[in-house]
This record gives sequence, C-alpha cells and structure tokens, in this order.
Amino acid sequence: MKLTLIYFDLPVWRAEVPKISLFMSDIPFDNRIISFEEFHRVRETGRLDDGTSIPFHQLPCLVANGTSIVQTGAIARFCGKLSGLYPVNDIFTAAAIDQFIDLATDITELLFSMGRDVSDDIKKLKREQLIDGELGKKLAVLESNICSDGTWTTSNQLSIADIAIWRLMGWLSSGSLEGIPTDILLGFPKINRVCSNVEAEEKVKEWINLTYPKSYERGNFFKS
Ligand SMILES: N[C@@H](CCC(=O)N[C@@H](CS)C(=O)NCC(=O)O)C(=O)O
Repeated sequence: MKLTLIYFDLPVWRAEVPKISLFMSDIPFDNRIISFEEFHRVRETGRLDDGTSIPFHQLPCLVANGTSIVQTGAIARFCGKLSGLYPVNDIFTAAAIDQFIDLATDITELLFSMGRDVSDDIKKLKREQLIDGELGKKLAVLESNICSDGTWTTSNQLSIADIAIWRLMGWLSSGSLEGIPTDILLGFPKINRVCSNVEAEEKVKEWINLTYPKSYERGNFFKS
C-alpha cells in the first residue's frame, strides 16, 4: 500500500502515532512535511499546493493508495491496524484503546482552547489555573485508568494508545507550554511508567534519532 503522512515538522502526537506505528512495523511511508505558509492555504482550499485533497481542511492527513483520510483517531486506527498496534477483531480491546486516544484529543483541545484569541499573559494565567482544575482532573483520570499490572496503558501489549500518551505527555511536560511546569507529571507513576516504556523501545529510539532535533529530551523543543 502506498502511504503518505502529511503534517508539520513537529512531532505532535496526532501525527507521531501513525508514523511511529508504521515505523515500528517496518511499513514504508512517505513522511511529507508542509510549511505553515502552505497550511494557511490548505485551511482555505482543502488542498495542498499540488492538489492533494485534505478533506476537513485540517492536519494530519494520511493518503492511502490515493485516498485522503483525516481525523487523528481515524488515522491512528488505520495505521494501528496495518502495524498490529490496534486490534482488527477484538472490539473490547479496540474500545479500551479508543478511550485513551479520545482522552488525548480532549486534553489537547483543552490546552489549545486556553490559548485561542488571548494575549500571552492571559494564556499563561489560564493554563496555570488549569493545573488545579480541568487538566489536573484529566491527568488523574488518565492515571487511574491506566492498567495497574503490566507495562502498557491497556494491557500487556503495546498499542497506539501508549504512543499517543507518551508523545502527548512529552509535549505537556516539555516546558514549552507557557504556564505548565515541567514537573506536572510528578505524582502520576503509571503515566510515567508508560512514557518510560515507550521511550525504551528500540524502534522508538531509532525514530527519535532519525527525525527529532538533537536537543530532544521528552519533547523539549515545542513552542505553543
Ligand atoms: N479533529 C481534528 C483536529 C486536528 C487539528 O486541529 N489540527 C490542527 C493542526 S495540529 C489544524 O488543522 N488546525 C486548523 C483548523 O482546525 O482549522 C483531528 O482530530 O485530527
């Protein structure tokens, strides 16, 4: 199958989940990076400059054998099925994984919504308030729902949920989100366990070496 993943030059979980899933299973794909300048046009037209369709005018987008697929969860599941990191025939495990992908989406949206259309000072203040508020609650929910016995989020098997949690938490604790301290994950041992285990995977290390800036330290290069 010919696969192209389209995103910015940023290792955000939305795009990293499908990319790392494919990479871990040695499934080749074209890692297509687009500029923010081109993305402004995509938002208007729903197309890349070369005509590639971006159906909902949002990224990431996966093009699979000429078909454009959008929405982070849909892309994650598609690539997870191809790579064996999401079940094809086990609806309970699939639902368990979906819950975490959707929680990652909720947390991402919560953080971005605080920064929309406000000054940097207000954004920082609102994010600080989140720590004892909605964000703190969501992290506690995440922590309490990660399985207690085992290596990964839902079971003893690595899935797209683990990659999503690792990358999202890396961004959250990177120090690049104004108002969110780097020690925000202190006191969440299960979240830390999942993140450390993902980062210890040989293929993940290889991916980091190949594609992340040399200064990489759990996502310390974001600015948002
Ligand atoms: N619901 C979408 C949201 C994706 C999203 O917000 N992507 C950002 C870039 S990271 C974007 O395209 N923003 C522009 C917009 O929403 O108009 C998904 O889950 O993939």
